[in-house]
Amino acid sequence: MFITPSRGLWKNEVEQPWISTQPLGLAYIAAAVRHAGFPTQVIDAYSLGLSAAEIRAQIQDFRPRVVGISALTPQWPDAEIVAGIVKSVDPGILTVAGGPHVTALPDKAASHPDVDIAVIGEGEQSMVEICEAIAGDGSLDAVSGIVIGNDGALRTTSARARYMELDKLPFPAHDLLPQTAFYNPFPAWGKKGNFSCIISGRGCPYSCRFCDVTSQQGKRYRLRSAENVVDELSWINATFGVTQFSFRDPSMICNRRRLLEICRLIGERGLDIAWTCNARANEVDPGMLAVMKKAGCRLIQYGIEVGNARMLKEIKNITRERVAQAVSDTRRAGISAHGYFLFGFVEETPETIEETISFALELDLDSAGFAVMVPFPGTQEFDNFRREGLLLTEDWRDYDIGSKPVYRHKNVTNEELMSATRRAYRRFYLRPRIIARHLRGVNSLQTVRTYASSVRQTFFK
Ligand code: B12
Ligand code: SF4
Repeated sequence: MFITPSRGLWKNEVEQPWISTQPLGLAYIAAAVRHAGFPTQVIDAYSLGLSAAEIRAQIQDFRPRVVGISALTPQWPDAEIVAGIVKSVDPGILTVAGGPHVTALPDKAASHPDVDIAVIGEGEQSMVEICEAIAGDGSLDAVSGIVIGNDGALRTTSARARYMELDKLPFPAHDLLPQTAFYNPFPAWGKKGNFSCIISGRGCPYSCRFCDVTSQQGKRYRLRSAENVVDELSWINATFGVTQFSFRDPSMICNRRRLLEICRLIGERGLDIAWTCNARANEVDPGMLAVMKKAGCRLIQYGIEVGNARMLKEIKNITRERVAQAVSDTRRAGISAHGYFLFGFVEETPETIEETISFALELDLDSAGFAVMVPFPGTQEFDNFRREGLLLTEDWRDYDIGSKPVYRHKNVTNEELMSATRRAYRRFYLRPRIIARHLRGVNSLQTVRTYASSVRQTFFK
């Protein structure tokens, strides 16, 4: 059995997240475990907002021998509570923790009294081998890529190699997840009920200082074949009626030839879908954008981060001109362009904050997201702030986008950083042309509700 922890279990006050999408990592592992012959179940308590009692009842019903718990950094305190709930049902159930936070700090995770094993990195094969060891007489010490805790000193087993042949993994077990109507994606990604995320590869070669995808998944793009990706799109479309997809890869367009093949296959199979993806501004060109548009791409999200030319070079190795070109080419191709921006890099000053806001306004973006940078454990930025003694807390609940900064900045106060995001949102969105574009996109009550939550979170927090 696999569980995503509900938000707010630690304070005994569960909150329904205003954005939720399919937990693909757990769905991949559940599919692998089922493929190996073990009955399994997924409780997406995070997205459903389940209480501790509801989680306990489902564990009691299923009576698992092993429970896997997934955690991003701000979810870790809730994941600890879930491990405690499992042990309260039956101390003999093996608790296995995994996911980005556990991969960054496996020893700490495995040291928790209610956690038996921490899995480092991709969990499919490790979890299958753990289940086999528990079902038979196998030894957990023979399973690579794990830290065994809770029976005395921690033991770390040999490192596990990353999967190179992603096409061989079973598709994520969407049939074990709640119906798509329970997921509440960003309105720009799709609508409740007919939306799904998809991942077309793993890894990223760029190592941006604030991001831990590289330390999680490695520096090399490992790509699924175009055929395999479109097979999954077709399966989800035919089985669950999903027509809107969001590729959550750092950049699903990184390999031009594969991208063009994906687009060709979508057309050849007559798949009537719309999709969004992330990209790096240096990777797009007008020819590629025209093909993407024809295959259903309606939004590209660019991680732009800052406006100062020197910082842009240092952080993203790109120029302002190249970013502006990518955004205008995208819009010219009839695809919406979104920009992500962050405040709080070590080099930040009051002046660079203004440059970021001005740059966001100069670009012809349809939408933008602004946040104070959170240095997640496992990133270079986390090490930088910690080394300089500037980290204010290691209470992981505070490591959430939208929380107040978890570090003291040398050049700007935390209040300046917080007010920069509010100012940036106001200046970006309270422009007639942006308001008009967004009003055109409001096509359901759900979209209105999600927009209202975003406005509340953004302007009135
Ligand atoms: C989709 C997504 C979301 C979705 C769904 C999250 C989810 N549970 O999957 C939503 C929108 C809800 C979300 C929210 C957030 N996200 Co997010 N998200 C992603 C994204 C883009 C894709 C996740 C994915 O499907 N990956 C593909 C699968 C195959 O990989 P995976 O999920 O890591 O799972 C593998 C392993 O981690 C492991 N594993 C995972 N769980 C388990 C459990 C067990 C038992 C085992 C054994 C193994 C295991 O095995 C899996 C299969 O190989 C990633 C970036 C990325 N490309 O991975 C960021 C990412 C995971 N998010 C991140 C962050 C920071 C957040 C937020 C904190 C802030 C934000 N960006 O808004 C919030 C957290 C909300 C909260 N308070 O709890 C960081 C995580 C950093 C960290 N140390 O926690 C990432 C890595 C992005 C980044 N650039 O750094 N996110
Ligand atoms: S921010 Fe994007 S490009 Fe940079 S390392 Fe992370 S995933 Fe790769």
